[in-house]
Amino acid sequence: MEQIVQHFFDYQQLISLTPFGSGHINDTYRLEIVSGGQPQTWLLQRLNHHVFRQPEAVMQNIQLVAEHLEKQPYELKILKPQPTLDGHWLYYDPSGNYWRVFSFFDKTASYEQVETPGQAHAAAKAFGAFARALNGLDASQLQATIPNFHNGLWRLEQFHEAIQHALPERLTEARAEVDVILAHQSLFQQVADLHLPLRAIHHDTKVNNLLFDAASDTAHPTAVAVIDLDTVMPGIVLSDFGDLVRTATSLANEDEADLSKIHFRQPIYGALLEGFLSEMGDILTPAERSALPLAGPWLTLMQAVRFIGDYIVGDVYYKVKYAGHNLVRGRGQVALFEQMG
Ligand code: GN1
Ligand code: MG
Repeated sequence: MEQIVQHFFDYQQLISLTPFGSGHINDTYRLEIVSGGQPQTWLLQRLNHHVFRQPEAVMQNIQLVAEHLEKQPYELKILKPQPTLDGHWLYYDPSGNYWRVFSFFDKTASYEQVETPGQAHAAAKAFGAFARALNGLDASQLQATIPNFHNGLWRLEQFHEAIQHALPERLTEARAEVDVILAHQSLFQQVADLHLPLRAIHHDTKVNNLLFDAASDTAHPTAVAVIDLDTVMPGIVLSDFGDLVRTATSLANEDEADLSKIHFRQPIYGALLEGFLSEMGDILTPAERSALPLAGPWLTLMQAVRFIGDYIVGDVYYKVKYAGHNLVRGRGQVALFEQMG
């Protein structure tokens, strides 16, 4: 690891390097060094190149977004990569891994769950401000770094294929969830038929991809930054509003095994809608606006497809901590989807 850090910094001392955050895809570390006589904190990350097949394109998108945001009236901090000493956004190590460094936003906190309507409003307003600031960015300039990422019909096709090639005992275990998904599969066609406009979309607006000021009132926190820009690419607004609804309306963790703890909280939904529209209300087309109620169910069902699909083929995509982890995650999504009505 020292050898990796040396490609980014000329430093006198490495104070600490510790795993950080709860992402399912990349490996993230908090890095503390002494450089130029000053203690500094950074975020070091190994990009998952099995998921992001074109790491350079991911960095180009992030760069483009950062440059665009800088020219906008945008009050949040902008996530910026720190280049290697020889001027590259990525360091490709001898064992074939891609590494990058981002500035670390000190004195911030992130939440796995939303507890109050005030938090929900602040979170939705922050993602709404991000979407608003990107409104003028021509989405076709961004590369689709994961093709078909939120293409529901393609996800569904993959799911049908996963069922064909599933591990028999895992398919049996997940039968009830598979059946619920199949019973509601027309939702993907319904959303595709709307032909909503393509925008520069974040695509991973779960609440823990926001940083808040740690010193602000926790019931009405102040957002500091939108993070995890790896999946910024052309997409539809339902992706961003939907993932917010998926992750904020339920008080349970994404991998909560006790399904009785999963509730869709209507007041939180109301606060999300209000917060998002406070930034995006005058930008959305009438078709986008009237489609917003579909965002939560659509995105949650798609996440169920992804977790259950990964479970039945043997956990090839998401990082798991135990054998049934993706099944537990998928069951949670199905339970939440069913409550969304
Ligand atoms: C992944 O990287 P992370 O953990 O923030 C995933 C999202 C899923 C999410 C589910 C590139 O996000 O699409 O919604 O897990 N990212 C990718 O928690 O697949
Ligand atoms: Mg993340």
